[in-house]
Amino acid sequence: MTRLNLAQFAGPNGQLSIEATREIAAELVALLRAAPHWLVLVTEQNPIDLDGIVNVLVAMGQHNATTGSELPHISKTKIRVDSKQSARHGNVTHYSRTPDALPLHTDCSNKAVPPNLVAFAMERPDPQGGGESVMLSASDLVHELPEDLVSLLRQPIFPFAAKKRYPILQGEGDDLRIRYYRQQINSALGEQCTSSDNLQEALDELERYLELSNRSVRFAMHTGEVVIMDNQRVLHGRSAMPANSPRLMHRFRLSVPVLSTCRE
Ligand SMILES: O=C(O)CCC(=O)C(=O)O
Ligand SMILES: [Fe+2]
Repeated sequence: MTRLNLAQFAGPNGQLSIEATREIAAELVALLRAAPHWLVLVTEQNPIDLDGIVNVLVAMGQHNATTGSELPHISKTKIRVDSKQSARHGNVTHYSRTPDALPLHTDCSNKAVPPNLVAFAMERPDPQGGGESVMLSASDLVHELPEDLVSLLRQPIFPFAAKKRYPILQGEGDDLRIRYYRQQINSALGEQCTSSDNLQEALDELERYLELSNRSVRFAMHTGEVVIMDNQRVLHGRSAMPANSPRLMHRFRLSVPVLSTCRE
C-alpha cells in the first residue's frame, strides 16, 4: 500500500507553507492517477490538523486549474456511530452512522457524476480494532471477473435512482471506472417495483466476487492517517465495530478535475 508522509513536506516547525501544501497536492494527484488509485497520507498528528488536510484537498482540486478559478466545494461530515442518525432510514447514507460493516461501494453512486475524490481522516480509531478500512480498485477487480459479467456490467442498465440508469463499469485499461452500491440499486429497484431476474443475478454474481476478492486490501487506520481515493476508480468499505465504539472519522468529498482528464 502506498503511504506518503506529510512530515517530508513540512518546515522545521512542522508547519505547512502554501508552497509545501501545493507540493503535497501535486504529489498526491500524481499518485492517485496511477493504479490502484488510493493511498494513505500519514500525518503523525494527534489530534489531526483537519484544516491542514482541507487545505491539501482544496489544493488538489485546484491543481493545474487556471488562476482565478473558483475554490472547489468540499463536503465535510463526521463519521461515528450515532443511533439517532442511523435510525433515519430515508436514504442509504444512514449506514455510515451504524456500527455495521459497510460492503464495498462508491460514494454518491446515484449522482450523475459522483465526486472523484473521497478522503477519510482518522481522529480516533476503535480501540478494539473494529471499523477496519477495505479498498478494492476497479482495475484489480476486473481481473477476477468473467468476461460475460464484465460486458453486462458495462451496459447502462443499472438503476441507481428513479429513472437514472448507469453502467457499473466504464472505460478501458488505465481509464477504467466503477460505480456501485448494492443498497442504492436495491432502493432504486424498490421504488420502481420492477426488477429483472437477469439484473439481480448479475448483481448477485458481482457481489460474490466482491466478497471473495483476493485483491481487496483491508487495514486498520491509525490516529492522524488519511485514506484518500479516487471514488470513480476504487470501491471502499469497512468492517463492523462494537455498538458503543468511540471511533471518529472525518469524511471529505470534492471534485478534482485533473483526476478525470484523459491519460496517455
Ligand atoms: O466508516 C468508514 O470507514 C467508511 C464510511 C463510508 O464509507 C462512508 O461514510 O461513505
Ligand atoms: Fe462510503
